[in-house]
Amino acid sequence: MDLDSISKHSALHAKPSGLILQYGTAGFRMKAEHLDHVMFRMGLLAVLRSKQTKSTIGVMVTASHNPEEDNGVKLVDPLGEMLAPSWEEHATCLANAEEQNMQKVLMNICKKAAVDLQQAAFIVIGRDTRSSSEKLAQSVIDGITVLGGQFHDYGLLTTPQLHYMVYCRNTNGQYGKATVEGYYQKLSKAFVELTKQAFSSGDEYQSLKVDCANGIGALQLREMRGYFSQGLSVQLFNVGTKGKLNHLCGADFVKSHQKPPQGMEMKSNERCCSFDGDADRIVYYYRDTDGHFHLIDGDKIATLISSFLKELLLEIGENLNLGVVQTAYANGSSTRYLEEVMKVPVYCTKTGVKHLHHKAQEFDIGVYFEANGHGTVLFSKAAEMKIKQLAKELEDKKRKAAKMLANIIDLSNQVADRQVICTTDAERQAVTPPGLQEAINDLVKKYKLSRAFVRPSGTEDVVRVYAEADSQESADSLAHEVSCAVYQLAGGVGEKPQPVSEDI
Ligand code: 16G
Ligand code: MG
Repeated sequence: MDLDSISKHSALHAKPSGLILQYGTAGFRMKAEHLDHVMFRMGLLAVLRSKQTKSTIGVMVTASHNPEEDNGVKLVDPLGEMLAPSWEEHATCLANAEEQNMQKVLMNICKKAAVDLQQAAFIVIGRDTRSSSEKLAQSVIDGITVLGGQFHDYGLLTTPQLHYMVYCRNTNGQYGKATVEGYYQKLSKAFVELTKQAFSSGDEYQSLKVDCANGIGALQLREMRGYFSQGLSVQLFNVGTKGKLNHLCGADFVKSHQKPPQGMEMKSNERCCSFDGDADRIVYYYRDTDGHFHLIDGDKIATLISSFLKELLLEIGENLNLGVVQTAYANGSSTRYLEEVMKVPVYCTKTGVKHLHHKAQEFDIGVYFEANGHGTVLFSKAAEMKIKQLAKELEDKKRKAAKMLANIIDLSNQVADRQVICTTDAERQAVTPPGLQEAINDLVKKYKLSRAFVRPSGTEDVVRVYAEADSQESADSLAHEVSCAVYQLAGGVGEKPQPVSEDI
């Protein structure tokens, strides 16, 4: 490691002194203008992680659903999963090191993580469409090259595509080809086959309107739709030519405002959906014939997918264990429905894909979704082998069901990604400040079928308030009362919080 050269280059990406950041729920995120040093340093860190794991590592430059002015970076581990927690700590130390301590911190990481500096390193990079992303990706590359790492810059990619590239490269192409075309081919083939199996001839031709949040999803889906045109016709909206990224559109907007995005016309019973800025979230919606808006968020998606999977499992007669993982944001009725009606075990984890993903890996088939639309289905290796075997052995209807399950496996791209308030019990109970949880409990008692909790955001400098009750009015009022309790008990600093609530 040429420490002098590292210091020289690091000075070109100098850290604003005093700036302290934390590797949060999904990497580092903040105003783009403060991130140059973080990008350079994450280039360095990706090289060390690659040397240590002797594998390709991914770096994604994106701030997902945040406003256009923000940016962020996250590292992707060898099997396409989120960075290991011990390396999140290294990332935080490196991002916060003052210039003069950089060498020491780097050496420390090498020592603690037993990095073999002689080992080769390979990094793949992707970025979203933010105007700051290209330059920030270049800073990542500067960090990689100064440590002698090799890299491939994919340019514009969605986050799920970057995860896919990393996984393909570390499994010698067995999972698929590590190209954008390989991604389109793999997913569309499984999709087209699945739709052929699911519908009998004469079924209505399927069409879908997609709100691309003015982000990367538009570019990729425009290319990809040619690959599955037999199964689905797709119309794109908010493609980035007029509107601003994530502004009045996208999955986060639709979910939190419970209304359609701007820029998309909706007729009754048309199928519509929205991505977020890096296209790793999706929510569906439609208007009924009376004009009412219906949202199919992550909770409902998880319920629909699990019922579909359960039916298929019943058909093939295999007793594979199926579990659903949610977060505290899951609407209570969806949890009750899954547990009581569908008899599927449900688990609750902390917010953030990495937590849900980890838990879902404990099942033969783990369905995980955050209410906001992040999620997928994971099949254990053993379940996958069993299903693919049955798809060859079984006959007639059973065989068809096994084949459908096999296509779902290929379709789910299942790669293995304030501080005053502290929480416990999957973030459903506040431990500090003292008295806050008791205050919330008292408020909740005032409403029927109600639930509320607060947690510090992992991506923005705000406290999030969640409330549900038996009517919209009660939920709004509970959310407001809880926000006031937070405001009083958490010090009353900053703006008074504006709650977003939901009825059930
Ligand atoms: C990040 C997480 C998402 C989580 C959200 C919560 C990933 C890939 N993304 O976007 O899962 O729901 O943060 O944001 O893990 P908050 O902490 O600001 O509420
Ligand atoms: Mg996202």
